Amino acid sequence: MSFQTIEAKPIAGALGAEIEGVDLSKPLSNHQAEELHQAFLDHKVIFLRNQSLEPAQQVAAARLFGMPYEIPFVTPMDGYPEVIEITRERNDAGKHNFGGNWHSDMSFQAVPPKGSMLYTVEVPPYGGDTMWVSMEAAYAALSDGMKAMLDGMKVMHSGKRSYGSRGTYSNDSNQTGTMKVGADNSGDAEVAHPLVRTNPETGNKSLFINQVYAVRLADMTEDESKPILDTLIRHSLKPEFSCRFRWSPGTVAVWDNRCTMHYAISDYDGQRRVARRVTLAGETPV
Ligand SMILES: O=C(O)CCC(=O)C(=O)O
Ligand SMILES: [Fe+2]
Repeated sequence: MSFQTIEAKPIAGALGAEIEGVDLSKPLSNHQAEELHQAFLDHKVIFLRNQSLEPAQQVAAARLFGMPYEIPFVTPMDGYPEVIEITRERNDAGKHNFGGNWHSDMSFQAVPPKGSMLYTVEVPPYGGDTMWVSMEAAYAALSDGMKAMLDGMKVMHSGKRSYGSRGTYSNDSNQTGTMKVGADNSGDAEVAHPLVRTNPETGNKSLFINQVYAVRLADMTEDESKPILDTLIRHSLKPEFSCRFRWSPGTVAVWDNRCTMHYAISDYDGQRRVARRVTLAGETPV
C-alpha cells in the first residue's frame, strides 16, 4: 500500500517498515494519523527514527495506535503509570534480559495488549538489536491439514515462568539495577486463548502462541503439549518470517502483539541501554 502523507520502507519480506515524514512530538493531521495506523497494520512493526519524546509526549503519541494502559508486575516510571523504563546497566551482565525470549507482550492477560510502543533513549554502539517474527506468515505457511487440526484449539497462557511465585523475577538476583519487576502467586494464573487468532482490524489469521507465556494446550499437560508447541514455535522462527532492527537513539517502534512475537537480543554486556515502553490495550482474542 502506498501512502500520501508518509513513506513506508520495508526492512524485510515478512514484516517491519521504517516510516519517514512523521514528527511524533507534534499533533498529526487526521489523514497522516490514519495512514500511520494503516502502516502499523500493514507492516506489523513500524519504526520511526530521529524522534524526541518526553514520557508524556510518548503517551500522547501512543494514543494514535490505541489506548495506553498500566500493566501488572513491572513498576512504571514515577508519575507515568502507562510508561515502563527498560534499562540494562553496564554491570547487569548475567542478569535476566527483559524481553530476552520469544514472546508477545503480556499474552497471559485475559485481554492481552493490541500493541506496544518502544522509544529508545540510549543504545549501545553495537548490539542490543530486537527481532520480530510474523505469526501471520507462520500460520499461512502451514499445510491445510495442520491448519484444520489447529482450528478451534485453545492454549493456556500464564505469566508463571516470569512473574509467578517461582518465576524468573521471584529471584531478586534477576532484578536489573533500576528496573523493578514483581513476581507473586497472582502470576501463576492461567487463561485460555485460541491457538489461531483473527486480527479484528485486518481479518487475517495468525498463530497466537509464544515461548514464554503459552505454557500448554488446553486440557493437556505441559509434557503432552510441549512437542506440539515446540514444533509450532520452531516453524515460526524461520528466518523468512522475521526481521531484525538496529536501533539508534530516539527511535520509536510500534508493534502488533496480536500477530507477532519479538525477542530482545542480549549481546551488549558492559554497555548501557535504556528504552521506554507504552503498552496499548487490546481485545479478547477470537
Ligand atoms: O528491549 C527491547 O528491545 C524489547 C523489550 C521487550 O520485550 C518489550 O519492550 O516488550
Ligand atoms: Fe516484549
